[in-house]
Amino acid sequence: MDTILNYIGGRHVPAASGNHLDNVSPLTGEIYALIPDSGQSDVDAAVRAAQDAFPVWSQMPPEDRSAIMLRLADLIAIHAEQLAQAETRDSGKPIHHSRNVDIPRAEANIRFFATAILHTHAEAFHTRAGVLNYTNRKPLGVVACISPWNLPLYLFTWKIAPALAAGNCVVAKPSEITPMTAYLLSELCREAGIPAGVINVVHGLGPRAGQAMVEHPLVKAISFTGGTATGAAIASAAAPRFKKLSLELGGKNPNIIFADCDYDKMLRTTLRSSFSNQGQICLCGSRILVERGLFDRFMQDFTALARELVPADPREESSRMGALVSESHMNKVLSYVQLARNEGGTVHCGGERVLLSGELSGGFYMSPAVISGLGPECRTNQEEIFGPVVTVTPFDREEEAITMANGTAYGLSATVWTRDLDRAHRVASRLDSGIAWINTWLLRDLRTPFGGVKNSGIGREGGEEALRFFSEIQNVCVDFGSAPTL
Ligand code: TXE
Repeated sequence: MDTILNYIGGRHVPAASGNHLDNVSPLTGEIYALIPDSGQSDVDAAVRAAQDAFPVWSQMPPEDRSAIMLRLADLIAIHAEQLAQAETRDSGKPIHHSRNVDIPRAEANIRFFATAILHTHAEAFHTRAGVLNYTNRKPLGVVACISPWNLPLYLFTWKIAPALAAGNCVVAKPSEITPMTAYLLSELCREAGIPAGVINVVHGLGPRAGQAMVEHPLVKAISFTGGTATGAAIASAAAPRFKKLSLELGGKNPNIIFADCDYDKMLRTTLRSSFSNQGQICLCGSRILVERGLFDRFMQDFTALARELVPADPREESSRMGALVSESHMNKVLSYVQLARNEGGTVHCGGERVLLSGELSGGFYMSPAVISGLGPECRTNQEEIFGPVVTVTPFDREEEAITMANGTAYGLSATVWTRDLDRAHRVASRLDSGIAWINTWLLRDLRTPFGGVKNSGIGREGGEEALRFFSEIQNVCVDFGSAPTL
């Protein structure tokens, strides 16, 4: 049995209470590690360590901060295989995904922000002759980063990297469902030479450890990715305390397919956008809207490809469909397939629990589901399912597709497939989404703003937006125009 520890003030320590939580591997359904069940006193110790470390870290020249962070990126690269295996065991995702997406992206996140701070600049405003305004960018102090289970190290580093690069000290909590790679990273942080207290990792439950971070008076900002209901709870705790808040929440993303698209590219990409990471990516396109003329052909080809995505041992390089993250999440996703049936939908394939053999027989596997025959307003088409379940709906006119695409409470991302250039830009500009892809999906450039509208969150991550979020901008106004008079 592995034991995960908190990382506070440069030391690995158990929860002050001595209590722990079980960590289950979705591959097997078995408990394989213990996690500290941290509470207020652990969070308080972490925040105080961060506060103590802040003067040295914030005043360190950016070149030096950058060099330390680059050492951490190098260490992630050196330990990539160990991290990938840990991620797969902890989250159930195929090792192919961990090796090619999660861990390389974690390294890239650190590298990107470590080098970004070498290229930032202040703004200056020449108000009139003799009057100049300029901006000072200051780190906030202690900030909290709370991340989810679907892309554990990827999203954990996506938050801590800009926070640290901007000169803040961090108290971070990975999801209690997937804590392992954040724990391993905390060991690498020490090896990289990040000074004690600059980054602290507290493990535990959201309503206990997470809530204590959000409410702590010394925490100046909270960057959160997770479910919309949790985002609302965090926002209501943070607002009266005047904390900066970045919320990246759920999605119910439309994938609009016009009949004139590049069919093969669209089909391959749509399979990926539907079922990558077992559909547990906030950017997955879960509502596929297809122009009527293409509908039958699409349904036939897409269902055939979905049937080929058979859950298989995630530790095998060839596996493309792993386990869902937990038993309760799997049951939630399966219950939506039943809901779709109750709402009158036709399940063309999948949507069943799959029992693998041997030691994997207790794992949380299900076959990907393709559903049609549902109206846009039903719950299946309105609520975030966050699993390998998509609905396919025909449309006749562009306007109808846009109305359906925009017809949910969410607005994270959207995809448009067409070869008509005018239509591509016209439709993208009318979509209520923070991100729109044209003829592609999940093609990321870390400099671009990332985030959602409506119930998908507030604020933007990525590039300059993230560095601004983790900074306080002070304007300095200088009047040097008039000479002193005697
Ligand atoms: O996430 P939670 P859950 C969606 C998806 C999923 C649903 C619920 O639809 O089914 O959210 O997932 C911490 N104060 N997404 O319940 O609870 C928690 O410990 C402070 C979308 O597993 O939002 C964890 O570290 N922190 C999503 C983190 O919040 C709290 C990714 C996320 O957990 C807290 C994951 C509290 N009161 C789920 N309560 C995306 N946008 O990518 C919980 N936490």
